[in-house]
Amino acid sequence: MKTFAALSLLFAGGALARYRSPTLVERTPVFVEERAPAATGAVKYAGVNLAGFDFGCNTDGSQNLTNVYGPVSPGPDGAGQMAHFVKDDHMNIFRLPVGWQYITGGNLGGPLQSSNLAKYDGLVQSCLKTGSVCIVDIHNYARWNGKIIGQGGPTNDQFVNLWKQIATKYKSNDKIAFGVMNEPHEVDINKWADTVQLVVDAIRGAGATTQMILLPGNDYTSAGKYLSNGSGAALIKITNPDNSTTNLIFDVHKYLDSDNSGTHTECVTDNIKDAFDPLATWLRTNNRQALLTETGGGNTASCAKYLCAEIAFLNANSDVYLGYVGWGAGSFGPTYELDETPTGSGSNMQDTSLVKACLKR
Ligand SMILES: *[C@@H]1O[C@H](CO)[C@@H](O)[C@H](O)[C@H]1NC(C)=O
Ligand SMILES: *[C@@H]1O[C@H](CO)[C@@H](O)[C@H](O)[C@H]1NC(C)=O
Ligand SMILES: CC(=O)N[C@H]1CO[C@H](CO)[C@@H](O)[C@@H]1O
Repeated sequence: MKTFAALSLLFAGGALARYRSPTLVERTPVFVEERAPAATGAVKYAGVNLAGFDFGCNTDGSQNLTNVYGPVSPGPDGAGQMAHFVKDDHMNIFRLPVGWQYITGGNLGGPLQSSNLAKYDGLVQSCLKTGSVCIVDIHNYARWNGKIIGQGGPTNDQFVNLWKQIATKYKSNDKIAFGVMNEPHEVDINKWADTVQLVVDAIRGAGATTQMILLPGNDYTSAGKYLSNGSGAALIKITNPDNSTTNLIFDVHKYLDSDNSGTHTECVTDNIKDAFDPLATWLRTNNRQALLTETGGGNTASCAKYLCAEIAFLNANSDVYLGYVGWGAGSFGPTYELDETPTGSGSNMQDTSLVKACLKR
C-alpha cells in the first residue's frame, strides 16, 4: 500500500519531477538463502529503462506534457546509451516508458498523435536496431487524469483502442513486448483483469500473435504483493485467443529502499524472502513466468550489496524469472537518486557504479 508521494528532481536542466508513492516497510531478510540453481543460472533478459517520454506522468494518471523530455535528439542520446549497454554490458532488453497523454496528444480514445508517435518510435527503432527486446510501456498507473480505466474513468474501449493501434504498428516485429500498463494501484483487481483480457484480445487480434505481453498487478505491480493482494489469482485467468498462456508474462516491480518507494539512495533489503522466493514457488507451481521491469537503487554500497543479491536470486531461478530491467537511464541525470544513465558520449560511455556492480553482465 502506498502511503505518500515523494518528489524527485530529475535531469538537472529539465526541471522535471517524478512522483513515486512508497509502500509500507516489509521485513528485512538478513541472509541470502542458499539454493540449487533451478535452471540455467542466468536470466534470459537483462537491461534498463530508458525514461523520458513518461516525464510529467503522475500516479493519478495525469501527465504534464511540458515535462516530457524524451531521450532522443535534441535530448539525451538514448540510442547511444542502448548501444553502449548492449556492447559493453551485454544487455538485451530495454523498457521504453511513454505517457498515454503524450502518445495520443492528450486526445483520450483518439488516434495516436503522429509527431509525438514519430519521436517515440525513433527511440523504439534505435532499440530494435540493437537486436534487443523493446518493451512499449504505457506509464499511466491504470488511469487517465485521476480516474481508473473501466472503473469510472476511461472506458475499456478507449484503452483497447490505444493498444489496437500500437499493436497494429508493431505487429510484425517479434522483439517488441507490450507493457500493458505501468503500476496499477487501488484498482478492483478482478475488473482490472477483465480490462487486461480485452487488451490481450486486441493485441493478438491486431496480428501481434506471438510477442510477449506483460500483465501488470495491483499495488504498483509490487512483486511482494502479487500473491497476497490477489493480483496473481486474477491475472492467471487471462488467456490468448487460442486459450493458451504462451508469452503472457507477469509484470512485477520491486525496490530495495526502506519503504519500497524507489526514492532513497540507501537499500535495506534484497527482497528474496518476502517477495521473489514465494513468487518463484507460485510461478513454478503454475508453470508461469515473470519479468521484473523496474528495480534499482542509489549508487551506494548498500544498494550494490542488496541489488546484486536480488539479481543473483533471479539468475538462480531463471526457469521462472525471465529477467530484470533497472530503473532508470534515458533522460535521468546525476542528481536523480536512482540514476543509471551512463556518462560520456558516443562510443565512450561509462556506467554508474550500481550498473557496473550488479546490472551489467
Ligand atoms: C506543467 O509543468 C510546467 C513546468 O514545470 C509548470 O510550469 C506548469 O505549471 C505545470 N502545469 C500544471 C498544470 O501543473
Ligand atoms: C477456449 O475456451 C472456451 C471456453 O472453454 C471455448 O468455448 C473455446 O472454444 C476455446 N477456444 C479454442 C480456440 O480452443
Ligand atoms: C494488503 C494490501 O496491500 N491491500 C491492498 C489490496 O488492494 C486493495 C485495492 O487496491 C487495496 O485497497 C489494499 O490496500
